[in-house]
Amino acid sequence: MWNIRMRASKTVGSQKEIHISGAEGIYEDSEISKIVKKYAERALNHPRGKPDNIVITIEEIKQKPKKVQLLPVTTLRCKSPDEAKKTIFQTLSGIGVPTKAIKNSFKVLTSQKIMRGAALILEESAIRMEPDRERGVRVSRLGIEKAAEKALTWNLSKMRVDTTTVKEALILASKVASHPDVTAEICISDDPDYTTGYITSKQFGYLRIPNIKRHGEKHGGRVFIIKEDADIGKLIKYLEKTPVIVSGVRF
Ligand code: WAQ
Ligand code: MG
Repeated sequence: MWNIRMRASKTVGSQKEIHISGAEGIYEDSEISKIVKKYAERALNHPRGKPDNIVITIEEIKQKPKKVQLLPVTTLRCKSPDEAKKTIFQTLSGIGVPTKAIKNSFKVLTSQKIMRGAALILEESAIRMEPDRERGVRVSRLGIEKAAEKALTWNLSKMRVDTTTVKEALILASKVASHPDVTAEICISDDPDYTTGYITSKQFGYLRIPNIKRHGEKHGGRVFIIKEDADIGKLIKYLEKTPVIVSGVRF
């Protein structure tokens, strides 16, 4: 199996590099050229603009990918960011996450400093643990089996949310939630026009939250709320390096 990753960026001014698009998956030998073409086209046709640098990495996976189940998806009714915040506090409190950890998560998610990866917040002390606060922890080496992807497409179509954005977020969230030290995740897109966010946990699955931010707002991010006694090094290694493939789809 192969992990194929794409990132596209553009240089503005004399040196500032801005992110345009990214994607990744786990594939068989026979799919490589098709996927490379798909990723190149995706990079070149992104609404954020034309990249001047596209990096596609094709890396053989030596370790057999760990199989995890996809989180079940639910879309909540929510009309405003205030309502979203209330729902998130209620839902996470309901599974025992202390208020302080949720408050600190919101600080990260509403900050104007966009990170490339996620923040790690300890659930009891609410302390941030990611070694690089500007970058955060980047979840990588993840994909979905073909049969599971078909089932997922079908199910998301029925819910009228079959988009690459939802699929990729769900695959990422399923990898994250599969680690025993992860209690919950909160995500807000940094795309100013994408106003649906989500929260996850092993207990309630993937809850989509419309209007988590207003159109045009540029903040966004991801926070993983983790067990107080989590082994941070091992957790980061799992999130960044361990190949994980989603195989089961429950709806
Ligand atoms: N690993 C960790 N964090 C990441 C990664 C990654 N691979 N990619 C992005 N992030 C962080 C980073 O801080 C971004 O600013 C933030 O997440 C948001 O990234 O069901 O599109 O790519 O409709 O803007 C949610 C879909 C879409 C909800 C989320 O996130 C739904 C999305 P974005
Ligand atoms: Mg995005």
